[in-house]
Amino acid sequence: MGRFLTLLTAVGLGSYACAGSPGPGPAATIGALTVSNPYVAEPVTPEVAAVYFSVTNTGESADILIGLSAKFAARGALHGQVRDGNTMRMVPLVGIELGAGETVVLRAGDRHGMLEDLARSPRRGDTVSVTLRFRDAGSVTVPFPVVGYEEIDARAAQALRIAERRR
Ligand SMILES: [Cu+2]
Repeated sequence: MGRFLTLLTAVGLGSYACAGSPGPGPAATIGALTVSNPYVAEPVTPEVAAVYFSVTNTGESADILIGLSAKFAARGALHGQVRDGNTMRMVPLVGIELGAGETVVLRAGDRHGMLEDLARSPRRGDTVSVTLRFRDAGSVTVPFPVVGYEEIDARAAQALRIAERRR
């Protein structure tokens, strides 16, 4: 009730389809949450794909990102990274808190989404639909462009700059 859902497809899908390198702008909104800068890294192994995006919570109360899914993946998971000696290890998270007024950036080397057990491997230039699930706001399906693995650091840096500006 009172939940509204707007896909900003005019800007989003158009630029994804043409350039294959979408802008960092809003991709979808649901309630007080705006999802921006979505991208999936082209998998280096066929089993899993990493999913990155930012969420801005413009509301008065916190929400929690509780999961993600896609038709071409058997499972979705949220991951964090912990240091394990000299290496970083991924650990499953039950949720990612989105504080009121906060922008959370999911990115390589930090918290991120994973799609596991893929029926097909997304290729760079593709756009795939990924559904994000939030505790309070509900679910929203967002178009995610697939980018080359070598692009993900630049994209993370861009997302962090934008999040910083929103502060
Ligand atoms: Cu992971």
